[in-house]
Amino acid sequence: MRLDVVTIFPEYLEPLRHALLGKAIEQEILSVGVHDLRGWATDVHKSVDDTPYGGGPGMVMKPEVWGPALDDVAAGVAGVELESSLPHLEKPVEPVASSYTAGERDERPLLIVPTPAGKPFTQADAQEWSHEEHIVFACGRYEGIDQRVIEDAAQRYRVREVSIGDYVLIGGEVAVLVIAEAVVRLIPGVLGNRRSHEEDSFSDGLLEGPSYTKPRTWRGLDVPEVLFSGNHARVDRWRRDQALLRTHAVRPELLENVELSPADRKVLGLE
Ligand code: JE8
Repeated sequence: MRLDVVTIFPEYLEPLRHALLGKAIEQEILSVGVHDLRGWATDVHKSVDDTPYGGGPGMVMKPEVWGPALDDVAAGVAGVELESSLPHLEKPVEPVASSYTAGERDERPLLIVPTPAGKPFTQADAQEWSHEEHIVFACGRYEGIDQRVIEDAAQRYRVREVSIGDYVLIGGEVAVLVIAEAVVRLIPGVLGNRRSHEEDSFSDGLLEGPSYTKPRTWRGLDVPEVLFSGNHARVDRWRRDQALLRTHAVRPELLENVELSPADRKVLGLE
């Protein structure tokens, strides 16, 4: 998978090369390009923003800067400012995409635009996007990006405007880190010794229950007895019960989309 990020704060994306994503890059499963939007600014001051039409506070990011930036990154002609991708893995420069014909597989890269006004980003999105060949992230700042940029980008990209949650950030960079981590960990081969992602929170629709390790007693607190029973069925049932009870307490609305067995219903007191 190839990830490209366009931002006015390339250093903010430094964590992409660390930990999980760094491992994926070393394993040559992933290559990452981070691009400074100011590289496409044309005036001496390298301006990327201007006052909003219609008035109001703040500044809006300029279409004449974002347009060429997204054109170049889609075509793979943009230089890589962060040395985070391996040179031999760089996609060869392709001719500018011709128009998409129905019936063929859509080869346009995915353009993810984080915005508080976007559709909520979910685990289902992460799962789908983990099969993409090329994902480009556009990081807004200030009051966001001129909407015509998103409209126009649809000619070269499959565009998704998404939000990572109902709170207000100052720009899209942190959202990109969140989305990239959620997506990359699902690429086959990235997770070391994990059997599958089937036990993840959300994959069965429930929150995860508690985990314990040694020592058996710590500060007077005991690990639940059942975990030493050696009875796998009993342990699995107990873990399911813990997940059900926690979900009921913290996120009861999630239970609406979970199929409950008679044993599940009993532990929740619904019998
Ligand atoms: C952003 C963001 C996500 C989330 C994402 C991108 C670009 C119009 N508003 C812009 C006004 C207040 C400040 C905002 C700053 N901003 C925020 C997010 C996001 N994904 N879940 N919360 N915030 C931008 C500019």
